[in-house]
Amino acid sequence: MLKEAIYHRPKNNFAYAYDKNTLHIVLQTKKDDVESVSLIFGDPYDWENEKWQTQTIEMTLSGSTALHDYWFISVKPEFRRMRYAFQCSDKVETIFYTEGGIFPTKPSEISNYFCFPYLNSADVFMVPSWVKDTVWYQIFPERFANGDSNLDPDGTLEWGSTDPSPTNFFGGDFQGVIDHLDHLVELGIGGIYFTPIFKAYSNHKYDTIDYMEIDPQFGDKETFRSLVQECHKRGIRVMLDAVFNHSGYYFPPFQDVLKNGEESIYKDWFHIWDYPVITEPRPNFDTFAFVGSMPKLNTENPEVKEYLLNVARYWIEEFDIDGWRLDVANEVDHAFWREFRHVVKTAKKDAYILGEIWHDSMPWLQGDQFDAVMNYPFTNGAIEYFAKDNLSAESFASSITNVLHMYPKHVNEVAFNLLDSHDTPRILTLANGNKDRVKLLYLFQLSFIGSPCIYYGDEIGMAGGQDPGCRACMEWDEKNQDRELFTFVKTLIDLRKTEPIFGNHADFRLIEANHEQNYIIYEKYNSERKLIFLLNNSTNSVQVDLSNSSSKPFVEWKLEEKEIRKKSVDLLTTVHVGPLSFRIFES
Ligand code: ARE
Repeated sequence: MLKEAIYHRPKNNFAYAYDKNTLHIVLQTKKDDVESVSLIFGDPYDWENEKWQTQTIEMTLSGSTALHDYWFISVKPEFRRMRYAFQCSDKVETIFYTEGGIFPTKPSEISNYFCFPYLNSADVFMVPSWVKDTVWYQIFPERFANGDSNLDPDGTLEWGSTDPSPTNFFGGDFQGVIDHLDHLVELGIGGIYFTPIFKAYSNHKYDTIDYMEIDPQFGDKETFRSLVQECHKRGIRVMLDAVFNHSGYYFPPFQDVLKNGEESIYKDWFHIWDYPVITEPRPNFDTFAFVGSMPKLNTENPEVKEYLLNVARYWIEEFDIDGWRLDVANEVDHAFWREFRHVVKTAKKDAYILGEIWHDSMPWLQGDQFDAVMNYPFTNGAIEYFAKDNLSAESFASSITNVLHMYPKHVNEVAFNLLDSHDTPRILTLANGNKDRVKLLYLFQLSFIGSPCIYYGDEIGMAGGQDPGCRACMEWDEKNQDRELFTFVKTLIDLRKTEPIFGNHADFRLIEANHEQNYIIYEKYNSERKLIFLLNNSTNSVQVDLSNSSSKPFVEWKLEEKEIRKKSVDLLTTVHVGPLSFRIFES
């Protein structure tokens, strides 16, 4: 047994409160090394007979990456506190892994054991439950629809008349969104994520001028109010983009610093290195990246804090928005986000707080800052495998297992699972125009644990490269839309909503990742039902052996135009799956 590879640490993704009575415990070991793991646990204050009483329960193997196995157990300690250790066995030996080290026999000294001190209700990380059942749709407002040409900025181009550039405008606005809500209702989405809508200089609006004003090219506050109301009437939640890491160059406090230098009353709103303030050849102040038009805000300054927290509160209280997506979230200090959470949750208890972080985000996901992050590790695995065919089935399985073990279960259930965004090429382009690959991506995304998001236009087959290519005008002429793809996505969203095991109310388990034939099999299951997914990512047909998958009869789910047809199948042994295709069975 490779003892150095055995790892556990309490109070993070390896030991956390799932609800006010339940603890989840995870142990990591070397892949294919340990044969069984049991949790030994008991109450630390059970002093009867001067003996600490312990129970032993076997843990289950919850997944494997290329390097590690993960073992999982859910326990409800009677008095909501626990001391615990792990008993690990292979063919040769049994060892006891504790906070105090590894022992050949079960240690009697309680101080050696791992400690989960107390499951306080106040510490239980409560995520907004509606997010579990929401499929998101991301809108880049400048490019979704132009519904009021009176608002067009100077130089606005005819809708879709040319490719998007970093600086051109096509006049997308809120009226355009209101006019096209039917499209979103038909697709079945439950939430819109809008990239920034506040007054700004650029077409993307990440360079804010005024956080308390709607950009005039999109409409005014009344149009925005009716947009939110119209969405809510249709059961669609609204999430806005909070760009609090930096302001724009034309943000009045920054303009004041440019004008008055060291004398400016706003000089401590930013991180200015020296005076006079310059932007070329490189800015002499902290910025987003090295972008001189995006000065970093000093979120430690109480005035800045008050200003931004007021912004967060205002759009919830006055306009009833349902969530905030936080731009460049990992470059803003944790203390600010803790206050932000308090303000937001006080204004709306079940608002969704979504951080934009592309990397491992555990420090922000402890219950005191964000509810979830944009799940780019999920994106990367799915794109590299299904779209680009750059990963082996095994490596993909490894990346997905990793994603599922990176965070607590309640975080995974509301993780923002995107396939692409305004910051990446579109999926059809990433898949080199291959629609079958796009369908596999959608099937995987929409049957996975989390809160999936569709980037506007992908559902009707729009293509586009890296920013600005991915920000083209939405195609509204049905003749140019891929309606077959639209129906496919709509059917999957429907399934997610109507079949709990297809959606977010089941567990996910990878069954096989076949290296030679390049297919994967996974299951979604709950205590009563099980769905088996076969996804063939190769350009050849494959034969898959399902004889060990179930002892119950199989029913095939056929996705047909606008419905699923369920068809009983005789006892299954070998199943044929066509190139870049899939089959789904219930058992
Ligand atoms: C513009 C041009 C770009 C050009 C850039 C530099 O469009 O082609 O490269 O300028 O001059 C907004 C606009 C962008 C604009 C940018 C700067 O939408 O169009 O780019 O402002 O003016 C990292 C951050 C992450 C950030 C991405 C872009 O961690 O927070 O970079 N994403 C947000 C938004 C963006 C927005 C901004 C931040 C700024 O979603 O839309 O850009 O407000 C790796 C790294 C990640 C990195 C990621 C992408 O995986 O690990 O950390 O994200 O790649 O680069």
